[in-house]
Amino acid sequence: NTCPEQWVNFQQKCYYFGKGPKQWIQARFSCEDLEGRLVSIHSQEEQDFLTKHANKEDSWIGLRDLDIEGEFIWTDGRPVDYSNWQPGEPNNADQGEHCVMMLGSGGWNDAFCRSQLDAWVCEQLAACGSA
Ligand code: 2F8
Ligand code: CA
Repeated sequence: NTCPEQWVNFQQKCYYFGKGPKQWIQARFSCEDLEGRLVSIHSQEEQDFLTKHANKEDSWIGLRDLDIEGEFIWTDGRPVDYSNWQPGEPNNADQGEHCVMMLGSGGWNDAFCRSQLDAWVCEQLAACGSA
């Protein structure tokens, strides 16, 4: 599997660890500009890889419950078949938290979509073949 420069390969996907303050939607657009999408997480192995590489930064991931409160959906449409909520989360604090961040600890927290986070994680499928 091969990844573009500045992307990191793990299993079948490539990951980009974006830096610089962004709201959730801006992070989503940034991933799309890079021909990727906000990350979706499907196993403990993938979570452990991300926790390590996020380097203790709170990072936006591709999960939100915008349409129906409490019904979390990955923006890439894949099933919610794994979760890693921080204990006590999601708590929809002030009835206004609909976008999910991975905390520095790796645990997930629902947060205000308009919060500016300094980090965000994109993914794309790794190219098959040699190199
Ligand atoms: O204690 C968990 C709680 O911490 C903050 O609220 C005080 C977070 N709020 C923001 O990041 C805006 C909550 O999302 C979190 O649940
Ligand atoms: Ca919360």
